[in-house]
Amino acid sequence: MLELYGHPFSSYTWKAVIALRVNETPFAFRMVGPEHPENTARVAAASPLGKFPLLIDDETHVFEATSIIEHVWLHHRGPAPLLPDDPVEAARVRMIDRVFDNYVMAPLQAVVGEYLRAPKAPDQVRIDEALAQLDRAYRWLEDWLAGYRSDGAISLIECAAAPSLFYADWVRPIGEAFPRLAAFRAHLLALPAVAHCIDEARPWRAFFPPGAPDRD
Ligand SMILES: N[C@@H](CCC(=O)N[C@@H](CS)C(=O)NCC(=O)O)C(=O)O
Repeated sequence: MLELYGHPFSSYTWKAVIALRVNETPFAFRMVGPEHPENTARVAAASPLGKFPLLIDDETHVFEATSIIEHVWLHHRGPAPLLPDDPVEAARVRMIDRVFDNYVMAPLQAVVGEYLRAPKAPDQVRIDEALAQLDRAYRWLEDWLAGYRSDGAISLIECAAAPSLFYADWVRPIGEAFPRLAAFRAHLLALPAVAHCIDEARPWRAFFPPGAPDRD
């Protein structure tokens, strides 16, 4: 049985969990946090900065959510077309995965990180810088979506997009300026595997450092 170490409120954990669920890959979830020091220690030792998620498959430790999805695609092939078989198309999918991680998740984490660093007096300059990056990413994604046809399939792109857009919209509402992106977020949130993650994360919403809005 695969073991996935992570936390239900963690965006990158969602990314791996969504892939495992749509692929119908059985796994045991191992919670990270103060109540589970043994799990936390295992994660801390596995990668350079001890981040989660971490997948343990027999003797193999896989960290980085994208790498976990690649591992599942290679070793536990299931019904989900997580990556295209064609290497040229697969390279394009990986590029968009990088867009969501580097240009949506990263500025979102920068905002969250600023509230964690200085909860009472976060640095507004750093926050504004990150929000401006999110605006640029939203603009780019709005244009990209004009040509994106997923045919309803859930690939690495959707696994990366769902958690990053879910939380990014909390710190920088996508709004009417980006109708395709707003519709894509709504589509992703309605997917059963994503809705499941959203529900499992509800108990921790009050801990969202910048404050969670009263909506999904
Ligand atoms: N590049 C990593 C990022 C993982 C990451 O940032 N995980 C966060 C949770 S969403 C984490 O481990 N935070 C705790 C920490 O940084 O100590 C990936 O793609 O998996």
